[in-house]
Amino acid sequence: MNVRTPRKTKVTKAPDIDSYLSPVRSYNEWDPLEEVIVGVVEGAVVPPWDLITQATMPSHAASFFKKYGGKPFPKPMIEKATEELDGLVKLFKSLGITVKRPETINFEEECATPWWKSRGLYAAMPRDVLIVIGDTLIEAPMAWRTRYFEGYAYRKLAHTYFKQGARWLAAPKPSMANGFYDERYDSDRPYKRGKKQFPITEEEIAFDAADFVRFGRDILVQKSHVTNGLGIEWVRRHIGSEYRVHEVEFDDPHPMHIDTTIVPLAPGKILVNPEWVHKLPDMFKSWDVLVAPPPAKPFDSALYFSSDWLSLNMLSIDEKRVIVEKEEAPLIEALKKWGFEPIPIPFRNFYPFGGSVHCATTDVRRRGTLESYF
Ligand code: ABU
Repeated sequence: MNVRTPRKTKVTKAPDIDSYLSPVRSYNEWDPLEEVIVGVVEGAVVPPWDLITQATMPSHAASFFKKYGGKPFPKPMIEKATEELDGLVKLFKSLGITVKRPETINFEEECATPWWKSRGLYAAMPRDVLIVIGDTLIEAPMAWRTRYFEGYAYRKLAHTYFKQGARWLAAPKPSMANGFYDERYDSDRPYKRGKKQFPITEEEIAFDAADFVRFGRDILVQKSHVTNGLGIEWVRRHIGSEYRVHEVEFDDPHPMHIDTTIVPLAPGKILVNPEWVHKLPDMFKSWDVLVAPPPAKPFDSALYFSSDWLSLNMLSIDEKRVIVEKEEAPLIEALKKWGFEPIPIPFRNFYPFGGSVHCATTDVRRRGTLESYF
């Protein structure tokens, strides 16, 4: 009998992730900012009056969405908002912060899944789509049909970060078929027997990244019009035991993104929205709670994409400096009084797209380490 000597198998060792210095690294909202993604509004399309728009917008908004839904945003709106985004990019660069931009994809193109057809929305709000937890970039599954393919605007960047050593997770997308939405949801009756109601069901995983807020090892998240319990559980299981994910609920009757509700500014300092935050979780009992003044003045929110509290949607450069919209004078004064250094910039023409500086950015890298602040 011939006994053949087994050939030696060549084993290619997988690269050791720890041997890289990942370009993606951020643990909280206040460590010194080194790299950021800034959204773009070119190509933005008004959403149609579909199941989720009906569920999340007030009923008197119907005529607006029926008229403009599926059409590009008016050119002057795009131009003014683009000018403000360009100003933000210039500011970051002057502070030595690296800026990356998403690709614009054709959001006017109707796309189809086996269950529905829809046009896209925009790549204006990286905060909604991407969150960095440690050295991992997480792409949210989203919950609006118009946003189903939005993650692709960031895929080129994500591939680059991945090749440079970042971890990258894309959450499973819900089908967004009719059964995913709760047709009984009535936006005029957001509570039933004292319990907050949501237009998405618990049938499939869903979340937007902007419903999470990072405090080192502790991450707070709310259920919202776009984030459900399964979505929260998916993040909890995937980021691992180094982190503690706390589900919180505040008094915003129509929650969609937590970044105008609580705003951590530094270790031990949190800014809160007085309309929706009447009690903070006990974990904050030794923290300074800074109660935000009301927004300076109402803006033209004809799109109903956001609340009136975009004043709080600001971005920290570090524990002292924070970028704020320049007309938010009461907030700017309050921040100075509390010992911060606000950097005012014009950003009001970006508001109608549904966010301010926090929404328009995702912090990719902040200089710091994983800490426990509680
Ligand atoms: N996307 C941030 C807006 C949250 C709010 O409507 O207040």
